[in-house]
Order: sequence, then C-alpha cells, then structure tokens
Amino acid sequence: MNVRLVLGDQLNRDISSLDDVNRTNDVIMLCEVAEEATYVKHHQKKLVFIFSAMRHFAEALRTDGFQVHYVSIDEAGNSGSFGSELKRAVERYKPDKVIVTEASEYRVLEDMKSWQKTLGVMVEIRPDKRFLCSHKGFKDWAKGRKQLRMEYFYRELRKSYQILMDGDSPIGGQWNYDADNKKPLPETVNIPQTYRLAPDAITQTVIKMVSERFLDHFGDIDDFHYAATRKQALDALNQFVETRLSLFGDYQDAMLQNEPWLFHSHISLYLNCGLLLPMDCIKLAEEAYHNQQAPINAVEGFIRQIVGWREFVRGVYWLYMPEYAKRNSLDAQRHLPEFYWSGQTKMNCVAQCVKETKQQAYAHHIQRLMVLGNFALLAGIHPDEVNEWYLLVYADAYEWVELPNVTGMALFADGGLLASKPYAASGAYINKMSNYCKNCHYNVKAKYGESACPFNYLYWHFLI
Ligand code: FAD
Ligand code: DLZ
Ligand code: SF4
Repeated sequence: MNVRLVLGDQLNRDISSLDDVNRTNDVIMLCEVAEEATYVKHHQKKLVFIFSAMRHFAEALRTDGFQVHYVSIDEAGNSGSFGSELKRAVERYKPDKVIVTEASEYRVLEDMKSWQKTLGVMVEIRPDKRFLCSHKGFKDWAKGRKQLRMEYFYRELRKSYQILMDGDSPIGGQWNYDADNKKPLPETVNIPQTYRLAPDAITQTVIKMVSERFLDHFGDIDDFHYAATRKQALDALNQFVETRLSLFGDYQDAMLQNEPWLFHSHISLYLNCGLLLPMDCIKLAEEAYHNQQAPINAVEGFIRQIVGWREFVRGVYWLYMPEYAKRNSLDAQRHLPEFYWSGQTKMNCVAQCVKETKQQAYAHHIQRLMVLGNFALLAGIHPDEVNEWYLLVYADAYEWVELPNVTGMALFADGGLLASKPYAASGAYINKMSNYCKNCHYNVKAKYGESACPFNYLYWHFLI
C-alpha cells in the first residue's frame, strides 16, 4: 500500500500523486500543520479558506470511496509539520511508498527531498502537471536569451496549445490588446456582485477554530464568502464569465473607492490551491469570445494573465531560486511602515487598499502594483519585509507566485530579470486610474510643500 500526501494547494483529483490511486489499498493523507499556518502569520480569511477547502476535498474523497487520513490542526497529537506528520502516518500504515506531487514552493520541495532519508521509506516525488509549462519547458525557452520577456513566452504557449489562434495567427490579428485595456472607470458604471457563498457547517467550524487559535493574525474573519469546493469554484468562474468578463479588459487597470472587486475574476485563490485548473478558465473564456459574449480585448486580456503572467512568473521563480529570494538590486533598506497593517495613513489610496486587503485578503492587480507596491518601491522598503507582507495578506499568495510579483514586478529588486523597467509612478497615474485623490488629505497636483502628494516627491526622489 501507498500513503499519498496531498498538500493544501494541491486540491485537485487530477493531481499527479493521485494518478494511479487504489481505493482499497492506498491511503490519501492531508494534514493541517502549525508550521504552514504560522511560518508567516497568514491572514485569517486565508487560513479559513485553505483549511475549509482541504476539509471539503477530504470529504469528497471519502464519499467517493477512498481511504482518507486527515489530521486537523486541533487534533490531539498533531505534531505540527509535514515531515513529522508523515512520520506518524508511516509508523501507522507501514506503506511500501509515500507518493507526493512536488511542492509549489522551494522551501517545501527542499523539505520533501529529505523525507526518504528521515522516514526510511521510499518517497516518490512526481511533477506537478497543473501548469501549461513544465520546469524543463521554461528552462529550454529561457536558454540563450539575453532577456526574458513575458510577451514572447506567452505567444509560444498560445501557439503550442492553440489558444485563441487561427492557424498560425492570433485571432483578431493581434497578440495583445493591452493598449485598449487602460480605461478609468466612470462612477456611473454598474458593477456586478462578486461570487458569494454562505459558509456551510464545515466552514463555520473552521471559522470558529481560526478565530480562537489565530487571533493574533492579520485580517478580518467576518463575512467569509469564498467557495470551498471545485464545484463552487467553477460556479464562481462561470459567474465571472457571464457577468464581468465582457468589461474585464476595459477596466482592468481601474480603481474605485469602496469597490474592491470591479470586473476582475477573483479566482486566483482557487487556481493556486487546485480547485480550478488553468484550462478550465481558458476554455470558458474562449467559448465566451466565440459565442460573442465578450470582446477580444477582454478575452485576450484575461487569457494573457493566466497563460502569460501566471506561467511566466512560475518559470522565473524556479529558474532563479533560491538566489532570487535574496535579491535587493536597488539596495532598499527601510522598514515597512506600520500603516501597511493598520491602514492609518492620510494617503487615501494606500488607506483604501490596505482596508480592502484586511477585509477580503484580496486586492486587485493595480492596487497591489501601482499603489501598495509602488509606494514600497519609491520609499525604498527592504524586499524581505515587503515580501513577507504580501505572502501573508493575500488568500492567493504562495511564494512561487508572490515572490516574482513583488521582488521582480513591484520592487524591481531582481534588477530587471522579470520586468523591463520599474513600475514607478507619481500620483498622476493613481489620479488618472482612480477616484481616490478626490477624497485625499493630499493634493495630487502639488509636487512639494506640506500638502503635496507623497507619491509625487517620492517619485522624483526615486528617479534622481
Ligand atoms: P484577474 O485580474 O481576474 O486575473 C485573472 C488571473 O490571472 C488571476 O486569477 C491570476 O491567476 C492570473 N494573474 C494575473 N496577473 C498575474 C500575475 N502578475 N502573476 C500571476 N498570476 C497572475 N497573484 C497571485 O496569484 N498570488 C500572489 O501572491 C500575487 N501577488 C502579487 C503581488 C504583487 C505585488 C502584484 C503586483 C501582483 C500579485 N499577484 C499575485 C498577481 C495579481 O495581482 C493577482 O493574481 C490578481 O490580482 C488576483 O485577482 P483576480 O483573480 O481577480 O485576477
Ligand atoms: C497555505 C497553507 C496553510 C496555511 N496551511 C496548510 C496546511 O496546514 N497543510 C497543508 O497541506 N497546506 C497548507 N497550506 C498550503 C501549503 O503552504 C502549500 O501546499 C505549500 O506551501 C506548497 O509548497
Ligand atoms: Fe494617493 Fe496622492 Fe492621490 Fe492621495 S493624492 S490618493 S496620496 S495618489
């Protein structure tokens, strides 16, 4: 018999560790462990989401007749780490083999590689098939290139998977419609609701446990409304395609006070923990284009995020780790200001983005990049402190995707491996793309003096 360990971000029946699972002989193991919950103090909503999704996944496996060994975090005897929990399971089941899918993060994969020796049983580590590009595929693509640019990588994947293609040419005649995707959002536009699901009994139990046990972690726990199963995540994806995809492109970069969700998909947390697969999203979006439900700039824009950026940042992460995590090419040395936790700042844009992050464990891309990331870049905050913040505050954050986005895209701390230039901007950009400045203590037009917008003088200081 085999013990098959499924990690909290591998919650999919097509995960390679379950490929040849045997209902009678094998045991599928999931464990909630203190080490994962606290190595950074994850947002309370993120913990509720992961533990609830893990418990729902285990229940679905049991209903399907699999033998499941589930260790909850509050179970007596829980030893607190993947390695020590596996040790207990190996002592109990005496398996021929432990089978796992490679961890998505360097830290955990390194740990996995030591298990065969420490457990004294064969540990088979299988590749993660959930991405469109394998580690080797990315390495081969990157080999010999002077610069790695997402756009060229994205085109290759579109061609090889025939996504939005008409033979060898991109549908619509252009590879990229980004120039059409930078519209500010008029305050009169009707914004559809995001997906909302009332917590069921499993989620309610988890909410209670997290609120008692992880009280000192950042974030609001009330009003939890995320999906916890694959079916629910597919419902959330469908709702996006039906109600928001058509305007996703137009308003992708827009920000509006008290409107955290806008026309984004809000599915990254599901994709990153396995409830959704990239092809689920790509197929539905392509269908929406062919059924004339959504225009090409929206569909291409959405697909580029998943086929382009998501795969590209993973490739960069695995190509350059572990050295990548130490990069600080601009020698940024300041500490992260307290207002990243409290939201107490007179800069309205920052206060709004921190408030929404605290409430939802979510902020959309431009809030993360051009407000919170931009400030950290301009103010010269040390990448370690910025990375820790991003890794713990967002429900979709795992190091493989968080680190390149922060160190590479937001902070330019990798010296240009991921992005061609720093995403540095003054208050004028934030004013163009949002209505935050209207309600701000500072004057976005002023460049110096008491009332000047801090983004303005920090921007000029940064350039100098
Ligand atoms: P949408 O805007 O609807 O985009 C659709 C999907 O495309 C997303 O669900 C996501 O899977 C993918 N995607 C879009 N942009 C990126 C990107 N740059 N990198 C990887 N995938 C992308 N994304 C994470 O999943 N986890 C993170 O920890 C994370 N940290 C970030 C930190 C910074 C500083 C920045 C600038 C971006 C970060 N992103 C991260 C990327 C992006 O902001 C989120 O994926 C997105 O906001 C999630 O919301 P959504 O599902 O509504 O995305
Ligand atoms: C994010 C997370 C958290 C908070 N807790 C657990 C856990 O208790 N058990 C588990 O299997 N996975 C958890 N995860 C997801 C893991 O951090 C993720 O699978 C690894 O980081 C992948 O490298
Ligand atoms: Fe942000 Fe400056 Fe606008 Fe205030 S004035 S909201 S600080 S960009």
